[in-house]
Amino acid sequence: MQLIFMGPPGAGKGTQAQLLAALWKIPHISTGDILRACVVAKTPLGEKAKAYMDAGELVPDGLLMDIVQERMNQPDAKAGWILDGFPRTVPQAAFFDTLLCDVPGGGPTSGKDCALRAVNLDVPDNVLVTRLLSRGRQDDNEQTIRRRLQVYREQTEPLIEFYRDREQLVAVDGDRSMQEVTAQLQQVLSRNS
Ligand code: B4P
Repeated sequence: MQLIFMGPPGAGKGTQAQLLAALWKIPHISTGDILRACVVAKTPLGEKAKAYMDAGELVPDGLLMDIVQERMNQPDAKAGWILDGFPRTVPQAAFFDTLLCDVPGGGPTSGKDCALRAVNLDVPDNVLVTRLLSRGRQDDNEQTIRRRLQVYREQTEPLIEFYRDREQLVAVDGDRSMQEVTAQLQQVLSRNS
């Protein structure tokens, strides 16, 4: 199982990725969680990332590529994974293609032997804003949320076509209860695997 979870901020990527990774006993790799841990630990990477995250901007691609490369080379990633929040830009997706050819257990990124699926959770903006405001994380204030949505439309949404063109896209309606979304994901992903 090699899954990428996409979708706007608050779509439920983290929520669903965590549930399904536990169910399928594969690692849940969240770049947001890794970055937040670096911020809390005040590592040099965390110090650099914090200002971008607080402003609702994406952290620069180069920093993310190093994080993902290191994580994907760890032994538990060999048997599959759910990657939550990465790639988020076209350069990140291109980098990920080359990385997958090199990491243990990676394999082809397109074609009939490719195991990679990109899940997009679709949720309307008004629902996203309500969800994020009630979550109340440090970067969940209205101004930052609006900026994150704008950045999503400009930089991340083009990836939907990128993966659709390669016939790897799995589109799911995320505007339902958490249990309904989980059930739908299990159904479509078992059909697609
Ligand atoms: P992320 O940690 O990826 O956070 P997110 O997009 O805000 O949240 P997610 O979609 O996972 O929502 P969740 O399930 O928690 O990114 C944070 C920041 O890190 C970015 O802004 C960026 O600065 C940086 N970053 C991360 N990856 C990067 C990358 N690759 N490149 C550059 N920068 C990067 O759900 C949200 C809320 O909704 C929760 O409270 C949840 O309980 C609720 N919810 C979920 N599903 C629901 C449902 N079906 N019904 C009702 N509520 C639901």
